[in-house]
Amino acid sequence: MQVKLNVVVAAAAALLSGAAMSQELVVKIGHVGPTSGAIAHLGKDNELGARMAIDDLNAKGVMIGGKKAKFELLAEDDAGDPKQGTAAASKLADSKVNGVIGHLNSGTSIPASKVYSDAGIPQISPSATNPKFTRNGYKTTFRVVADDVHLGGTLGKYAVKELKGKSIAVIDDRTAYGQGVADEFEKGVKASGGKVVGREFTNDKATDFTAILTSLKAKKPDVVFFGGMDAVAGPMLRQMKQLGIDAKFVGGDGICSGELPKLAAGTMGDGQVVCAEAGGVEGESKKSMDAFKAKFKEKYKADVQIYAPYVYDAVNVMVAAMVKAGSAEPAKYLPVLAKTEGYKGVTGTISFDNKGDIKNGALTLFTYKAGNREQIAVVR
Ligand code: ABU
Repeated sequence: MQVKLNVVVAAAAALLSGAAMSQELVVKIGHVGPTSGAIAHLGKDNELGARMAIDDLNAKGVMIGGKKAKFELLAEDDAGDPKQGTAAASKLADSKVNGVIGHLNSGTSIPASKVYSDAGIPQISPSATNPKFTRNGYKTTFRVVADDVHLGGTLGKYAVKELKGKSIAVIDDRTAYGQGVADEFEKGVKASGGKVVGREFTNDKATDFTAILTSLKAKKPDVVFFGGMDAVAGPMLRQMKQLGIDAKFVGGDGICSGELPKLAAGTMGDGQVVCAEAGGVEGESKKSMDAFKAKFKEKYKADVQIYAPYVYDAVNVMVAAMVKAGSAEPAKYLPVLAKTEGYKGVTGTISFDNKGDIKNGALTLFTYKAGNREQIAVVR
């Protein structure tokens, strides 16, 4: 009798577990960033932000349309290269991902956005700041950080009004991001009554800046702005020191990493560098950002570079829209995602405007002292 009962119980358990399995919904989230090349440290930082979000969501247990969701991360490397970016986007579209977080760079995010738009797949960039990213009229394109108009303009004003720059030099790396943010910086300087004494350019793989720095040195700049990434800014700071250019060094979010002091090999003076992250939190919200950074460090034994928290929020805001829509199908949750209003993330409050840009995006100004990044102010 007992044996029969055990068999019945086992059969019922198997049936129930089978039913539960059939109620499981696999949700594929794509992530793309440069996990190889000169800014691989930034790409990996972003990818870890996505992994952390996926792990947390799976641990929490999320129901979508009455089914238990199982989130899977499909991570791709675009090496920061526009062609590899579109190839990675096509691969994710072919894999029928439910949504994409990325890419890290504007130069990859912009061409990839057409691929996702054509496939109807929502894309949220946690870090691409070129304004064009959200201005192509694609309904699938979103970003959770402020853009280069805000970033470059604010830094231009800061260079004139706060740093009291009288002769300002500008260098960019000719990428969509670097050139764009440098143009906006120049506009900000001029609008604040400042003077740009020279403009030079390099590229995002260059290591020798002697010619352009020598040319700018003759113009005696007191502020040098660089539109580009930390991997180029570090060696540029080293060479400025070698050439005796004793100027403030200002840059956007691309240089504003934890890695910059190492890349500059100890040549940065305290307070010499001023940069701005395209986001930020104040007051009570700082606690959740600090808690995220501590948890990230504990989990990955590494400090956040720049954008891991924004990636974390981007994944969560996308999943919140799926939950609300009761579906992970892009066509069903996309209209809900577009109406995101007041989502409380670790990076602050996220609401999207009609272009897919974050409303009322913040900037955080930082400097470096003794090799550590120190916050100056959060501005909107
Ligand atoms: N926003 C700086 C790094 C990414 C990019 O826009 O290219």
